[in-house]
Amino acid sequence: MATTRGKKAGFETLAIHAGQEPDGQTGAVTVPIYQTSTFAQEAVGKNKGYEYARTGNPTRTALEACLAALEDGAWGLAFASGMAATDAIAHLLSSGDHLVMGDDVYGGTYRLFARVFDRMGVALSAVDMREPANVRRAMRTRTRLVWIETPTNPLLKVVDIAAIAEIARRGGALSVADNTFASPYLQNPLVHGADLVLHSTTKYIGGHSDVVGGAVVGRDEELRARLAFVQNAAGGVPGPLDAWLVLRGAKTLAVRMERHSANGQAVAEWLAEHPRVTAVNYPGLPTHPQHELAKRQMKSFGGMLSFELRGGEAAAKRMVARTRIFALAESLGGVESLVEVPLGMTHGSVRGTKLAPPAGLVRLSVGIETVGDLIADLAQAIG
Ligand code: P1T
Repeated sequence: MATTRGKKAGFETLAIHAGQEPDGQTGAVTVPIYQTSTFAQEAVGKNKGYEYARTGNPTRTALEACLAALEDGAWGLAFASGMAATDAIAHLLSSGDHLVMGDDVYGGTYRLFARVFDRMGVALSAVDMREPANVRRAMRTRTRLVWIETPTNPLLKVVDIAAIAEIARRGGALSVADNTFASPYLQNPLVHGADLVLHSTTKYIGGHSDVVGGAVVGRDEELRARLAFVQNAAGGVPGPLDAWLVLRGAKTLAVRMERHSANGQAVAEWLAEHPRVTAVNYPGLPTHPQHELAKRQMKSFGGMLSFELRGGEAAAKRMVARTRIFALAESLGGVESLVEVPLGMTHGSVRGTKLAPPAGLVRLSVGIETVGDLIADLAQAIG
C-alpha cells in the first residue's frame, strides 16, 4: 500500500497502511502481535520467510516497512532502543576509524561513542555543526562516520543536513541524522542527502511513553545488509509487543505532531515574553539563529524546547519540582508534557566536558494537552 493510483500515498496514509495489509488468513485489520520465538519449517532451508525471531518477526517486519515509508527510505530496521540502533551503526566502524559528531547531542549518544567505542579504538571529534566548515576541518583520512543530530538535544540547535551530508560524502564518510526530535513528519533527512536516519522510537513515533525502541532507515541495499547482519549478530531487537506498540503509535504521528508544534510554539512565545526567563531555545521563534534554515528543512518546529531562568540552576531546580501537569521525568515525545534539567538528568554523562549544557537549562517536552493549562502550570511553577 505504498501507492494510490500510481501516485505515492501521503504521509498520513502511509503511517496507517504501509506494511500493514489486513491479515491474509483472518482478515484482522491490525497487524497481529506474533508472540513467538521461532517458526516451524517444512524442510531444512524451506520456510515461509521466518526462522527465528531474533532474525525476523512479522510484527517487526510491518513496523520496519512502515518506518521506511515514513522516512522516504527503501528499508528500515527496528531495534530494542534508540541506543541499540546507534550501537548497530557504530559497529560499522573498525579500530583506527574516526567519527565526527555535533557538540550538542543526547548524553547517551556521547557516552556510547566516548566511553565504549573510544575504548575500541574509534576516535571521536565533537564540533559545532551549525557551521558546516567546522565539520570540514574535523575530517581526517580515516573519518568514516559523521553523526548529525538536528534539532539538537537539549539546546535545539539546527544543523544543515544537506551541507553536512555533502561534506561527509566528499570525505568518504557515511552521514547519519538522528531525527528523534523532529520525527519523520516534520523532517526527512534522507531527502536532504543523509545516508541513514536514526530514531529513538521511544519518543514521537511511539508517542505514548509506553515503549522503548529504536530504528534505522536508509536507501542503500549494501548498507541494509551490513546493518541487518549486525542486528542479527548482536541481537538488539525489539520484541513483538514493543514493535506493535511503536507501529500503533506511528498511525497517529501526523495529527499528534501538528498539536505538539502548535503547543510548542505557543509555550515558546509565552516564555520568551516572561520577565524571569533569560533565554528560550525553540526553532520556531524568529529570534532563533537558524530559524530560516529550520523553515526550509522542517515542516513545523515540534514540541521540544529549552530555556533558562534568572537565578540559574537553583531557580531551575525549584521550578521543575513545582509543576503539576508537566511531570519531572526523562524522555520526550509522548502525549503528556514532561520537564527536566538536562545536566542533572538526561545529560549527566557530558558533565565536565565541553558538551555540557548550562546547569540551569530547563527542557520541556510539550505534550498535546490544552495549551492554556500548560501555560498556567508553567506560570505557577516559575512564580
Ligand atoms: O532512550 P533510547 O530509546 O535508547 O534513545 C536514545 C536517544 C537517541 N537520540 C536522541 C536524540 C534521544 O533523545 C535519545 C533518548 N533521549 C532521552 C531519553 C532524553 O530524555 O533525552
